[in-house]
Amino acid sequence: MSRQIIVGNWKMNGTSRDSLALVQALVAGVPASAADVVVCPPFTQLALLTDTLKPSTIALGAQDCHKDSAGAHTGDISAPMLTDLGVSYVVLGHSERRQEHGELDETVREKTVAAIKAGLTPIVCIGETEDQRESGDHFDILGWQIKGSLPDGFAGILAYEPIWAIGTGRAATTEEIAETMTFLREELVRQFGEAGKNIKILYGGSVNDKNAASILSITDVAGALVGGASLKAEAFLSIISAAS
Ligand code: G2H
Repeated sequence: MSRQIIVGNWKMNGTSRDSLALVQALVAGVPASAADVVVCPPFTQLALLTDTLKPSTIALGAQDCHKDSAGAHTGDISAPMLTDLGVSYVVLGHSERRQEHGELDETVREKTVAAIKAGLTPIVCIGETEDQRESGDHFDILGWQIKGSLPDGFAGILAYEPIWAIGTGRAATTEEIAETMTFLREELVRQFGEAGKNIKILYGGSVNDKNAASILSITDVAGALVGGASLKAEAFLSIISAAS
């Protein structure tokens, strides 16, 4: 089995000084035998952190990219701009982008194509709302999100993040995650055939140093996408040590 992946999504947090201190603590604290580790700081701090990360095995990720490689798109960042900085992963379709920036499955799919073309590994997020889970529509929603957000021949990572678990301190239960993982794997195989068996699936939503070990031991969970708890070195290092 390949190593699990622990991804820190810093969202819109941290000054240069905070970010450097956090990364220095992670570089010093991540054991050589640890899981694969990725940190996704805000765009403004990517260049600042590359030198500090260089001697380590920690990879750099971004939180979004544009679907085009260049052009008149004020305020946007393209996938080749990210590879140019030494970035190797990009989070796409996070529910906060879907909600706050009106990103549709189609937008996410176009960005995913651009990321792969530029040599980035996309981490594509999907997840249902609380209402959708309560009404029992969640598997339909997740199936549609996979169909709409992942391009043909998808070569990347899928992240299952139930929206009701994001930043709420209320992670999905191990039973809910296990059941959803089984559904997602079946759906990936249905949509991508044999290749769907190899797509890694992360869980995200209120992962912390207390629940990481049980979440990461669920069958088919290939790692975690961590928000709030990735901003504190001690908590993030403890999540990393819970991975295999
Ligand atoms: C879910 C997660 C990181 P948090 O968005 O992507 O954030 O761990 O704070 O719920």
